[in-house]
Amino acid sequence: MAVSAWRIKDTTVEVVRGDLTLQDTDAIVNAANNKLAPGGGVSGAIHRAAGPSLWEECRTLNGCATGEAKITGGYNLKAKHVIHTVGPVYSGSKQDAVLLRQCYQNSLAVALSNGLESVAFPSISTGIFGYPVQEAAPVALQAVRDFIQDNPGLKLVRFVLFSEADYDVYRDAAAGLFAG
Ligand code: AR6
Repeated sequence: MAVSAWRIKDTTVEVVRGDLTLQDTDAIVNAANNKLAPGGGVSGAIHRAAGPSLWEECRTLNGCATGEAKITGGYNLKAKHVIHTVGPVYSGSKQDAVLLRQCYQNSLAVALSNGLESVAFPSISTGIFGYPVQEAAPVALQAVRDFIQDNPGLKLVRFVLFSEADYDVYRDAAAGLFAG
């Protein structure tokens, strides 16, 4: 399996190629929609793997605003929790990166406030929501790095990329940002 790892303060940041639904981290992050309905993409895969109880719990949460994050159980997943965040639909405006950064940082804040130590992310917004992965990767990685530098307590943050091409983009961006 393709894995690259960096150390930021006391936190390991990994970039791996794989399937998010199989991760055994304390939480996996769902690239959700505003209704927290199952949908397609990685969200559909998470709901299928977790089972129908996940949607039942999501229905009680009154949706989720873009950039915000809410936590549920993980049900049949290996991960004990799912943190649902809603990325921006890509528009080409400066606001896209602001909202995408909020997704990563609010997800990690929810993890910490629930006592979780390890979190796995997909590449939020770069599928159905159309955010070019070359633009999204540095925003995602910087958001996580900045959060870790300000907030101790996380042991592992893992980016899980489904395709080899996306893995290469994240690995190269991380190598540039985290070197030295
Ligand atoms: N593991 C890791 N990554 C995956 C997996 C997987 N099992 N499956 C897909 N990906 P997307 P978005 C990648 O479209 O752009 C849903 O309908 C995929 O290759 O899932 O934020 C929601 O309900 C891509 O790189 O999320 C929303 O309506 C990345 O996950 C909407 O899609 C994100 O693609 C959200 O769109």
